[in-house]
Amino acid sequence: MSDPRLILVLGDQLSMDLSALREGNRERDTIVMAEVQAETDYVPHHPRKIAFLFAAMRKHAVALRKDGWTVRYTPLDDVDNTHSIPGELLRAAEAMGATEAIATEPGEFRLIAALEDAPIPVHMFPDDRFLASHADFEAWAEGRKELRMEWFYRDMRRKTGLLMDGDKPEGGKWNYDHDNRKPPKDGLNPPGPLRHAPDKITEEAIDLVRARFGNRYGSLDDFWFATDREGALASLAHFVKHSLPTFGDFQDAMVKGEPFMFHALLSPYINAGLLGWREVCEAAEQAWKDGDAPLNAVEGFIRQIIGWREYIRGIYFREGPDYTTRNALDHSRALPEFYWTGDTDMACVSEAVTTTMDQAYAHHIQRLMVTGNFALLAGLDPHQVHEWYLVVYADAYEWVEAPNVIGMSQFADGGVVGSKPYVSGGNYINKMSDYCKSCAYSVSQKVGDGACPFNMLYWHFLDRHRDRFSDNPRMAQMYSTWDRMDEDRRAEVLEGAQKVLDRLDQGARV
Ligand code: FAD
Ligand code: DLZ
Ligand code: SF4
Repeated sequence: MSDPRLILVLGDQLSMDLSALREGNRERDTIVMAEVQAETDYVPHHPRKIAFLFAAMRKHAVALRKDGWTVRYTPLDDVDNTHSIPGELLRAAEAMGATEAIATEPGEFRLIAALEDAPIPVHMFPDDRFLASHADFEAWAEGRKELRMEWFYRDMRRKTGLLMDGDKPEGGKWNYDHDNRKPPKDGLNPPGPLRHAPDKITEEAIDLVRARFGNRYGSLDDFWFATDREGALASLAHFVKHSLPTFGDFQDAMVKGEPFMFHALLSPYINAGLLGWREVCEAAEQAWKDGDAPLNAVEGFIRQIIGWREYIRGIYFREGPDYTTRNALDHSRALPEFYWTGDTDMACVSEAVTTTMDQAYAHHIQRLMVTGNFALLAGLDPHQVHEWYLVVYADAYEWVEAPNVIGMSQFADGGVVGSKPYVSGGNYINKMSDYCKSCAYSVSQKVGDGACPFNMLYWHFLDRHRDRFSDNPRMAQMYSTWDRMDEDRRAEVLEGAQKVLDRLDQGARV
């Protein structure tokens, strides 16, 4: 028999069908899995995310052993733990007499570089749990002036055959988004995600994380995530049955006290590898075929997975390791403390941040149009904003978080992801939520003390970035509204915005 080898399985590689496993051999190789501080602490991840991953890693190790593999698993509190992935590879290599390792390419440049520099050679294989390989995305992007998701998405529909009728999209249209922007209405009763009672392994992971990271930002109480494939599959079935039919209609709606609305709550499971893109999309497509969910909902959901998710990953690997340091708008304001506490008079921000602290989750529109929008309008340092998003969400890994934050939300990449910045005043939030009703600020007030900060900061943003955006045809109407405003009124708005910014700089309550 040839020399023993190691197979690295990372915390977000919890899939039985993994390229590294396909390259391996049950008789010859040992799988290495490790809970290490280098991963828990490169940013101080939300304890809920760490508990989820540790529980899921531990249960995946059990599943791998049942599948005939030898697994060497290092828990966080192992006294010999070197607390880094390369360190654990080296320790395993010495113990097993292995001289090389096999890995599936990690989803972050930091860890790819660490494996390239590891003390034993690590052969990396592509992560083919995605629909588009790096080469596929490059081939699509090659020669295009603008990398718009919609065109990429149509190619992915053609490639997968999902919601296709021959070479035409089902229903005659590629995108049903105009049906998907309904404001909330009274009497909505979202079912919420499937809640899983923690089993023994999950309880142990929670106890360990509470002891080690309990003082960190974020709550571990009432932990309900699935932590294995069976649970994740049950969550998928629950979503398809109970929320998918309404997912499209209220995809952008926000309601106080309803953190989940009709969203899937599947991203932690998909990103960790417990679910695959195809089975998730096929389950949704089947619901449409069976007449259980409308086309606008199913198309919208499938677009998020084979469109946005794949496109975002393509951007991360195409743009390269410096992406997270981009700052096209030259924003430098420090992230306000209320991003960590929720302690602000802005009801919308408070709700989004509190949900995030409690659940390690907020839905897309909260991330984009509340916390993201405020950060962009207020000119927060995009790198600090990026780190915040990477810390706080259970689904956050750099490959998916960074293009959403640096690109889509903060326009810090100068327009690679978005053709215009996602900014809005309070009106949008008022239309799509019930937050403003209980806010200390007045959304209808445009200037002065008590006026919604989003209203004033919106114009301040447009005014200070006039040189960059005034020629953008998609923003022409905004600038013409601003220009039509009375000069005194404009001065008052800018002064009001400046007061808000000064309060942020002073650490005063906003
Ligand atoms: P649903 O709204 O039910 O959507 C279904 C699925 O589509 C999700 O599970 C997810 O897998 C996929 N999806 C939807 N939109 C996106 C997108 N823009 N990028 C990638 N996948 C998408 N998503 C992450 O997975 N990790 C992140 O760290 C992350 N950070 C974000 C930061 C910002 C500023 C913004 C605006 C979005 C971010 N997203 C991120 C995308 C999106 O908000 C989440 O995927 C979604 O909220 C996850 O919840 P859900 O499963 O209930 O999603
Ligand atoms: C996010 C994370 C955390 C918190 N902890 C671990 C860990 O202890 N061991 C591990 O193998 N992976 C962990 N991860 C996931 C990695 O950070 C992830 O693989 C990289 O960020 C690449 O996406
Ligand atoms: Fe948010 Fe402004 Fe509405 Fe308050 S009034 S909830 S700050 S949008």
